Amino acid sequence: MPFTIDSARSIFPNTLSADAVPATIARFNQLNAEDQLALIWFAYLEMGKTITIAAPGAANMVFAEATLNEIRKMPAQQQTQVMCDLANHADTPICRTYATWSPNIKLGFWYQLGQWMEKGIVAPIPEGYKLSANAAAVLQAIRELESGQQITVLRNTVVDLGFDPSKLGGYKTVAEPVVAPTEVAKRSLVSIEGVTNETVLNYMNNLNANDFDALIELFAPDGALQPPFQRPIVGKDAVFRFFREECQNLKLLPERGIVEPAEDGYTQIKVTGKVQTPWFGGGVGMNMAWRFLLTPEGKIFFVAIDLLASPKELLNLAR
Ligand code: ECH
Ligand code: GLY
Ligand code: GLY
Ligand code: GLY
Repeated sequence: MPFTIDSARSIFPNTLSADAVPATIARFNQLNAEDQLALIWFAYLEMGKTITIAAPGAANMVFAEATLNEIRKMPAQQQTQVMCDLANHADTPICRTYATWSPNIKLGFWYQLGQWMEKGIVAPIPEGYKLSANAAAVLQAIRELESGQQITVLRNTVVDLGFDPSKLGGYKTVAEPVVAPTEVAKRSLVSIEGVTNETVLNYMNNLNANDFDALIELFAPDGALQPPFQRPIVGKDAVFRFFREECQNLKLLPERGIVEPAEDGYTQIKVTGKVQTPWFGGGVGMNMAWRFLLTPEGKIFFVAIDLLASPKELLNLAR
């Protein structure tokens, strides 16, 4: 065995990922619940001036509907309490339900609460709420990030709210249904300067087409995928579940790459380019890298997806 998942993680070690994102989230997590909620509220209002969030799909909202209606009917003070409970990771029925939801359902839930807060249907952040000095500093740090990093901070803080899923015991994730793959004739195909490798091109094209059945066949049985700022997801079954639950309607716009032989007949390939999420469409292009390690048979043994530190990193294909 030339490579392990662990050793594969350090291919192309010169890749600079956006460390400011986990650093900002760590500072955010130190704040008290009231400050956390108010900070997200202010960040969300400010970002809304320049970028527009797409309304969640109806299919997405069905799963959060019962909880949303329950909150809607509560007196204001109790609504505020529920939101604080979520920020405190408290052990309550709503926090437990929240923990079972896929990221998109969590985001859709908050999208709806935000709309209701603006309309006064759900208790707003008190007018004139004054952030603590630490919270104000974290908000300033978020302002200084590029938009792809801002939305990643927002997404990852929202995903981490609620009861800790690892304490739930066995549970099934609640995720939106999987859409049908794009018809073959209607697919747009990527081209990548410097890369003609079929596995990599098929990876991009199948993910863009939501064709997860074809996509997963590109992986080795013990293959792994490492999403930005996460541990690798290992094994075909787990990676397949991740694709179906968290990766619909993404737009991958790879630009350039480099292909190099690695030990024992493996091949390492780095690609850089942009990624768009359905939540912001073309309004936010995230600067990304994919670091692939392919087996001698051309299967994906490992792929890491990194959010890059700056646009300059798009040109960094050095080993
Ligand atoms: C309000 C105040 C009270 C508290 C809260 C509020 C609401 C907040 C709301 C926030 C909404 C945030 C949203 C963020 C969405 C971010 C999406 C991102 C997506 C990134 C995806 C990437 C995909 C990369 C991948 C690639 C692969 O090749 C493999 C798969 C995968 C204001 C009420 C909380 C409403 C909507 C950052 C990078 C390329 C790894 C997935
Ligand atoms: N509006 C984006 C989504 O539902 O995924
Ligand atoms: N932001 C990484 C993901 O979508 O999982
Ligand atoms: N994780 C997929 C998305 O947020 O669009």
